[in-house]
Amino acid sequence: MTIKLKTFASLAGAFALSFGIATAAHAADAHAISVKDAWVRWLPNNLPAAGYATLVNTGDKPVDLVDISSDDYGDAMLHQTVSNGSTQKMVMVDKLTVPAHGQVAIAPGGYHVMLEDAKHKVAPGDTVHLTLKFSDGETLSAPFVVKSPAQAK
Ligand SMILES: [Cu+2]
Repeated sequence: MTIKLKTFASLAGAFALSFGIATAAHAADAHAISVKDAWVRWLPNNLPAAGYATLVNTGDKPVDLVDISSDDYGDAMLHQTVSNGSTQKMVMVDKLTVPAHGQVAIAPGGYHVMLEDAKHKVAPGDTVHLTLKFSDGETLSAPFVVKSPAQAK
């Protein structure tokens, strides 16, 4: 594909044409998904932390969040808090769909990213990074601000 395009460009001999192709390729690479308001609710004594963020999709197609990992934690999993009468439990979530031209909140009371086995000391004020993998092949490394329970809203 790339070779074909290059050949075509050189045959045409037009600098403007190859510039046009480069622009089109860049547009195709543009990330549909972005991450905002990303933070971690830190807990003392190496208790599991919870990551929260809003995923925004500017693309024309829904995109699924399919995997989460982190260089800062041994384990990062997407969980959903489910109310069951008076009790609450957490269930694993395989994928989370971000609607086209929409957003989904990973927020307290709903979804959270369970973060366990911190690989180094993590404290409020730090920034950790989560790697989010999406069904369109996109991978994002997003900074999450670590907050103490008192700082968390
Ligand atoms: Cu959990």
